[in-house]
Amino acid sequence: MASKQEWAARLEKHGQGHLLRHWDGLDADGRDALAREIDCIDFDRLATLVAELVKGEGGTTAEADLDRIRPIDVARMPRTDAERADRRRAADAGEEALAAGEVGVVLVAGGSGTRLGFDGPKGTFPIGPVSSASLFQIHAEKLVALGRRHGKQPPLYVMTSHENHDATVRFFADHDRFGLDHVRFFVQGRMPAVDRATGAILLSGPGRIAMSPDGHGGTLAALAARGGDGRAPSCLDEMRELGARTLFYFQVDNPMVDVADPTFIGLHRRGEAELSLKVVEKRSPDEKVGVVVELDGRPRVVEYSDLPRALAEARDHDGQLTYWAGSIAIHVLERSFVERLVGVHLLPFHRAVKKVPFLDASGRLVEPAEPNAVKFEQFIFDALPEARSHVVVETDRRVEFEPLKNARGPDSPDTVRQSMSDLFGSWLEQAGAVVPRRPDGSVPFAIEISPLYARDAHELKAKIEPGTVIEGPIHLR
Ligand code: UD2
Repeated sequence: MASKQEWAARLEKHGQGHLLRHWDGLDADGRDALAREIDCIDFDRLATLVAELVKGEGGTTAEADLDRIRPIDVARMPRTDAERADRRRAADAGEEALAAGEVGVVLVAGGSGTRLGFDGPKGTFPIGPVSSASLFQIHAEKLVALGRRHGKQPPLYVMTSHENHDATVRFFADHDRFGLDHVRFFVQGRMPAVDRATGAILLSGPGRIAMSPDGHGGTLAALAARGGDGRAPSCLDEMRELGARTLFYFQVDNPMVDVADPTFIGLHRRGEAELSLKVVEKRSPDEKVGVVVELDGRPRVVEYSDLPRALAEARDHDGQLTYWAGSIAIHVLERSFVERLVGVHLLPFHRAVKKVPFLDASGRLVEPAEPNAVKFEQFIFDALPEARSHVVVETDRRVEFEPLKNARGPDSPDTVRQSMSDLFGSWLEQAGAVVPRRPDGSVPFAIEISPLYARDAHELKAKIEPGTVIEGPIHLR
C-alpha cells in the first residue's frame, strides 16, 4: 500500500488533503479501508463536477436549452375497438418473447428512501393492504405468476447499494426467494458527497468518506461490472448467456407495476426501440414526475426539479397541460443498447443538495440542520437521447402507478394501500362481483389479491362466482 506521503501528494493536487486529517489515529485496517475508498474516486472527474455543479449554477452537466422543447409523440391509451385489438396483438408479441425466455427483469432498489423514514431497504416495507406483504414479495410473486403462465420465469436482477445490499440479500434468503427461480443482486456504484460551499469531500468518520449511491443511472455500469470480486460474469454476460435480450426495468417503490407487461414489451419490439418509457397524464403541473419531451428532434426526460414553472404550467388551447407525459420510471431496454453505451457514453451527473452528517476539522460529528452537501447522481433516462429509436406508451395511473415515497400525505402507505384496494376492487367488479364504493369511487375497506391467485382481472374472472358480494376486507391468495 502507498505511504501517507504518497496519498497526501495525490490528494493535495486535488485540494482534498483533509481526507487524511485523522490518518495518524487509525489502525492498519482503518488506513487500509480509507486508502481503498480514496482509490475508488476519480478525482479529475470529481473536479469537473465540482466546478460545474457545485461552484457553477448548472442543474446538470448537460444542461439543455429548455426553450426548444416540444411535446413528444405518445402511443395514447386505446379508445376504439381497433386500437384495443392492436394492443392485443402487441401483447401477443410480448407473450411470445416471454415464453421464449427472451426477457430479463431489472428492479432498482438502491435508493436510501429517506423521505419514507423507514429503517431498512424500501423493498422490505410491508405494503400489502391486508397481508402486509413487502414490496419485494409483491414484485417477486408477479414474476413467479408470469413464469406459471408462460412456462418460463424471467430472471430477476435486483440493484442494491452498499448500504442496503446485505439486508436485501438476507431478506430474500429468509423468504426462500419468494419462489423465484433466478434472482441475482448487484451493487451500484458510489460517489463522494462534497461540501456545498467549497467542494471538499466530506468525511463521515475518521477513516470513512461520506459516500452515496450514484443514482439509478448507475444501473448501466453496474450491470456491466463483473460480480463476485471480479471472478463472476457480469449481469449482462449472464443475460446474454440466458438469451435475455429485452429488459424490463422498474423501481422498487411502485407495487402496482405490471412487471414484464407483455403489451409494453410488444410495442417496444414492434417499434424496434432501444429504450421505451411508460407515461401517465400528469395530475397537476407540480406532480413530482419527470416529463418526456422532444428537444431538437431527440427524445428526452426533463426531471421535475429542472422543468421551469412556466413550461410545467403551459396549457394547450383545450386546457390540457402541454407537457403532460409524466414518466413513471417503467422502461424496456434492449440489452444490446446497454452494451453499446457502457464504457463509451458517460451519463451526465445531476446535483442533489442534501443534509449529510460529517466530521468537522476538530473530529466532531456534525448533524447539519440545513442541507450542507451536494451528492452526484446519474439518471437512467438520460440514456434516452442515445437510443436509435424509442417508444413512449401511455398507461392508466389507476392501474399501474402509486409509488411509496413519503411517510404520510401523497405517495404514502395510506394512498398506496387505498390505490391497491381500489384496483383489486375493480378487478372483482370486472369478474362480476359486487363491491361497495364510497361517493368518491374508492372502496371502503382493504382488498388484496395475491399475484399467485390472479395476475389480472382476466385471470380473476375464472375464479369468482358472478354476483358474489364483497362485504368487508378480503385477501385472495
Ligand atoms: C423518480 C423519477 C421521477 C418519476 C418518479 C416516479 C428520477 C430522478 N425521478 O422520482 O421522474 O419517474 O420516480 O416514481 O428518477 N434508486 C436507486 N439508486 C439510486 C437512486 C435511486 O436504485 O442511487 C432507485 C430507488 O430505490 C427507487 C428509484 O430509483 O426505486 C427512484 O428513486 P427516487 O425515489 O429518488 O426518485 P424520485 O421519487 O425522485
